[in-house]
Amino acid sequence: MKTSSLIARTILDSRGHWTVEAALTLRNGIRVTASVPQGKSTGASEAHALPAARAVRNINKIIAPWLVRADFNDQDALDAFLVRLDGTTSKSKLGANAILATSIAFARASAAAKKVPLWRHLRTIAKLPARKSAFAQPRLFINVVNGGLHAGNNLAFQEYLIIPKCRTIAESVDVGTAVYHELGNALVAAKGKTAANLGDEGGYAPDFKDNLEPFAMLQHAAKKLKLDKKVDFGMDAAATDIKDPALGRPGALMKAYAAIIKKYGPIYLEDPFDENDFEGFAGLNAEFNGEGGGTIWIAGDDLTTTNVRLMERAHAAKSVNAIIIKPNQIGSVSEALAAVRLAREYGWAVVASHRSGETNDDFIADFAYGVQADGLKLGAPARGERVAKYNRLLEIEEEGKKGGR
Ligand code: 2PG
Ligand code: MG
Repeated sequence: MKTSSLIARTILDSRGHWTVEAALTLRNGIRVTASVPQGKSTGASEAHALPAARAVRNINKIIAPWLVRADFNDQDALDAFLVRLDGTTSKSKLGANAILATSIAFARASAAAKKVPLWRHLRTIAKLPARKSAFAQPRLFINVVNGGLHAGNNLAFQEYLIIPKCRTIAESVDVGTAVYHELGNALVAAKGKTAANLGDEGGYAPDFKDNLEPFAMLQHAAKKLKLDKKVDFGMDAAATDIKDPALGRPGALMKAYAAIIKKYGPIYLEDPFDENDFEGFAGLNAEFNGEGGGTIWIAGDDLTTTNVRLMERAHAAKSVNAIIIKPNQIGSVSEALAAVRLAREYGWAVVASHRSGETNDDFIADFAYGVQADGLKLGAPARGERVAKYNRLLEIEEEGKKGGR
């Protein structure tokens, strides 16, 4: 793994904001690129991304000369070096975006040098116990209705997810797209043609009667297609960013979730309370996953930010039984893998996730497959930066068949 050059530049993300792309060339001629996504409903404890131009400068002026001079033979060594070079706990000196772009490019180059698909390389370096019996492929968590900070509508909750229950990625994509399109038709019929306009993650984003109506319409769409046995529902409340004063009253959120769970039986609920409310999460987790065992995944995202220290706290408080893993929350591939290892140790379900501001980089698909995640959270199957992840998953499924999983 001799690097001949690492050159970064600014590129646009899906909201038209600048982000970082890095191109890494090995001396044997292999060239790869990597770019980093950006969140909007970000957790306060996320690693610190610098303005893209500064992160690019840090890659070109500080990181690149080191990478060319030193030979890093594995991901852990490179990432540990970058963390030390940065020297802050939040990666605020070099920028989490500068470090992650370098880290992903290095992982991609390592896989190319070994002539294996990226997911297979990640599976080797993840050092996770094998999950052959349970794992076929990550389930798709498809965000088909956008609200909260991701849309200009009246929904307090950020994401309404459909989660196909299928044996293959290809079938999951078929089922997911069918329900998504049917929901679009139903929205246009019920609310007029602008109702199928899209929010930040490609989901529909009209005003609704209330925060439950999207589930009612999804249930109806799935039933109409006779796919109701093939989809589960989920939600990312992104509760830290809820502005609705009615939901700010004590007990109001808990009451809303109890109603949703009773009526629509979602299997997944992400960030149901404020990112500092470990106890609130724990109350919900005890209520619905108490003595009788787990029936619903209560997942931390802004609560845990892919950070092992916060995960330890959530574990001690019994706040969650599932976790969102976003490499850019922590800022390097190795640390994201360490978070997955800890989640597995705790027995939590692992859901890898894209961000609301995406690029066409499809790393997260390889990551989810590589770590044998229980799920991968994606936007709706619309718009290039969302569709890139679906298409890579479909390709990975083919690669898996050829070489065995
Ligand atoms: C989330 C994400 C991704 P953002 O809250 O889970 O869907 O949103 O990237 O804006 O934090
Ligand atoms: Mg979230």
